[in-house]
Amino acid sequence: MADGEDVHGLKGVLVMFQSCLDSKEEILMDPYLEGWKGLVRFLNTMGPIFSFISKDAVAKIQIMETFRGSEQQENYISLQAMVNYELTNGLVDLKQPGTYPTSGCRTILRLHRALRWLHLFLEGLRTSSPSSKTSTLCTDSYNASLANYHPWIIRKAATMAFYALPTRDAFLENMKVGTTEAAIEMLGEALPSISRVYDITEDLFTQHKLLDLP
Ligand code: 1PW
Repeated sequence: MADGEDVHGLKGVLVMFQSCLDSKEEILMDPYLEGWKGLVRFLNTMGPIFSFISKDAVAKIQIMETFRGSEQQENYISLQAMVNYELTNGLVDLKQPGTYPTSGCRTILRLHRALRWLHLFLEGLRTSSPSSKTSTLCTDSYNASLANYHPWIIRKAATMAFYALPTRDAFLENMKVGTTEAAIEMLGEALPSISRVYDITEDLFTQHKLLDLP
C-alpha cells in the first residue's frame, strides 16, 4: 500500500503489517509505524474511552517518527538497523532508567508487547463463538500479555475501558470488510503476518537481551 493511502478499517492495518518485511526478513520502520497509526485510528473509532489507551501508543509512534525524520534516519530504517545502531553507540539504558528514557529500543519494546496483546485479542475474536463477549476476549488476551508489564492502576483502567467495547458483531462490522464472515476470513488471512512481525522482533530482542529494558 502506498504512503498516505487510507488505512481506515482494520484490513488496511493488517496489510500494512504484511508489507513490513523486506526480502531479508528485516522489519521496516515506516510501514510498522503506519500499521500502528492505523490501529490507533481504528481504536479511536470505538469511542473516547479508548483515548487513554491510544494516547500512549501515539506518543511512542511520535518518538519513532522523530528518529525517522532526523539526521540519523538511515539508522532507523528497520528495527534491526535501530538495534545495531543504538547498541553500538551506547544509546540505550540497559539496566535502569537514565540518560536515554526514549531510546528507540525501549520504545519499540512497548509497542511490541502491545502487538502481542492485539494479536491474541484478534485471534480470540476470530475463533470465538457468536455469543462471545468482546470485553471478556479483550480482558483475557490482555491478562495473558501486556497486563504483566502494567501496574495495578493501569490494569484497572484498561479492564474498565474494555467493558465499553462494542459487541462482537459490531466490532467485526467496524473492521469495514463486509459481513462478519468476511471479517473473520480476513483475520484468518492477515493475522499470520502480525504474528510473523511479532516473532521476528521477539527473536531480535531476545538475541540482544533487550526484553527487559526499563
Ligand atoms: C482492542 C485492542 C487494541 C490494542 C491497542 C494497543 C494499544 C496499547 C496501549 C496500551 C497502553 C495502556 C496505557 C499506557 C501504559 C504505558 O505505561 C505502557 N505502555 C504500553 C504500550 O504498554 C508502558 O510504557 P512506559 O510507561 O514504560 O513508557
